[in-house]
Amino acid sequence: MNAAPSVVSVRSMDAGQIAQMSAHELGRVLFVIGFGVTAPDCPLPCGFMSVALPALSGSAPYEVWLADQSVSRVCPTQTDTIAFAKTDHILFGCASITQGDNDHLEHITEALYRQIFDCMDTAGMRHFSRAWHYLPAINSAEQSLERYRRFSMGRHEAFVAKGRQIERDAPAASALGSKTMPNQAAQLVIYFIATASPGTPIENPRQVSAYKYPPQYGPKSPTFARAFLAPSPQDIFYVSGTASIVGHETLHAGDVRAQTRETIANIEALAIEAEKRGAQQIGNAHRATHIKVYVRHAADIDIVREEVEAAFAGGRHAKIVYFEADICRRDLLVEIELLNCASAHLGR
Ligand code: 3EB
Repeated sequence: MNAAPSVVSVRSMDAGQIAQMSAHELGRVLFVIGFGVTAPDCPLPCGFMSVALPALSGSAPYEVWLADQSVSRVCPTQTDTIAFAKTDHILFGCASITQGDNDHLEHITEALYRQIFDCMDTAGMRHFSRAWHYLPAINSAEQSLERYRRFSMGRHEAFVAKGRQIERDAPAASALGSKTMPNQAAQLVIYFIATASPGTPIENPRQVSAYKYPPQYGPKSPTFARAFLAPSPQDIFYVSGTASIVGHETLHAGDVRAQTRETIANIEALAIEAEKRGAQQIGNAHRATHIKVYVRHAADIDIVREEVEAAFAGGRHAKIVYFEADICRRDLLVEIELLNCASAHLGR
């Protein structure tokens, strides 16, 4: 039994696999994101963005985003900072900006996010499903305020300025630190998926909603939902970057195995919430599931891999990609995000 292809799906690939794609398949590619790599050495009809965050060895470095139908593309003009691709159902956009010496991160984040909302409005895809944020030096102070906190301020301002209601309109999200690559200007990269009709944000009963975090975590709370169900009849379940946070506090500081288990418990709780909203189909093991795992210290990878593979059936239903990345709280050692996940994949 073959399920109908999802409105959007993602494959982890290496350059050789991309070079093997047929012209028909390439016509369905929305975008290619390269982690720590430049564009593959073959003609690509779609947009490409490099993120300065290498995948750990054994993980394929390209994320290939595919639609279920042929794609129309709008590439940026010289002044635009956003490239996007569209089908009848979804918008996939990718925005980037280089921080100038006199810029504050919250200001360039707000400017970029305002453009993202304008792009969504113009495309008639006003509803966010998912956003990924990769920012250089995420835990470093910029004039005594952590850069992640400045980023959260700018994102919040753009939501308010563009009339978005956070509890309804915030997407599932991830925010990770990117690296400084030789001969490459450090860039804030945001890519996102939006739809014409609204989907369903999902919160985690084990966690305080991120947009309700108390002020000890920064002047403005982070603007994201814990997970998001794409609007019917799309059958996509996006789980945000999830970490060892219960209530609003980090648990198991310094213990990467316990943090990984707590993170998986949070993901299981989100899958149960999604099932309550009628998302049982997404648990179908025939569906591809994509998992990204970020570890703060590369030396922790074996412990994290052991726990993740035990929870997700050894990656039998899912491609699992590992990164070494800084996470937005200094005491967090691991963060996991997934796509199309449901309880059937969690080995229960
Ligand atoms: C947390 O739960 C961990 O700011 O967009 C996870 C996913 C985290 C997304 C974001 C932050 C973000 O608060 C950090």
